[in-house]
Amino acid sequence: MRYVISDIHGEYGLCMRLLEKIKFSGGDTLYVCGDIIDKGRESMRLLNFLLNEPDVKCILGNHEYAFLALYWSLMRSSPHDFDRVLETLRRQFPYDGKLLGWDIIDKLEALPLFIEEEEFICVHAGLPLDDDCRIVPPQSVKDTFLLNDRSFLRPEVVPKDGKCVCFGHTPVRNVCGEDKILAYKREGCHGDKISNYYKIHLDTGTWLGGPLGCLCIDTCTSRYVKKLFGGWR
Ligand SMILES: [Mn+2]
Repeated sequence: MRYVISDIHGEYGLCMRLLEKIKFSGGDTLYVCGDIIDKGRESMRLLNFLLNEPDVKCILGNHEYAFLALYWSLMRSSPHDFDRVLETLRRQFPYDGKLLGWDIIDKLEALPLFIEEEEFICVHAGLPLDDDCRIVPPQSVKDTFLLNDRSFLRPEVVPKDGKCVCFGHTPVRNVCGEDKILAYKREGCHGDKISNYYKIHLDTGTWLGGPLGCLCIDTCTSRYVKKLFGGWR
């Protein structure tokens, strides 16, 4: 089975419980629509896991992009002092920064800003639509749009092409007041095919206390895990 998830934000334990719940195993694929790091306490543990897992396909979110921007600026200002650069990068993650190594930085740098498959596109924030509500090819869109634009939040903004757009970036609670995965089905479409959906909004507000959810692309059903202890984290 194929699954898609977004905005895990350092919640390694929740992510593991979700993978257990869906019985994620060999032959399955997990697409991660960015914002793996920051906010939660186990950003580096989560990143190490996801980037080293062959069945996991990640794209960059604005949080990874900001981290890489810091890395690039440090390399420009002290190009020969690798120890200092790594030390500064590790300090960005007060709880588990020591787990950051150069292998992870290299893998992060190699991540794409979107993944396009036959029936769906994964992007962190959204895609521009042309005058006929067709998707503008993501390779011709500015990085900042793919990472930050919030127009996809609006229910009436739907791509009329045959592909479904999977995205996160803003908690679904900002749209409908609930922490759940919001799937927008095309009018007149029956059956559970991902291409029967205009778009899937995946950010279940995990860092705000919401559950962590993923959508199974092959059955178009959502699964969630809740935090064991309430409160902020
Ligand atoms: Mn984001």
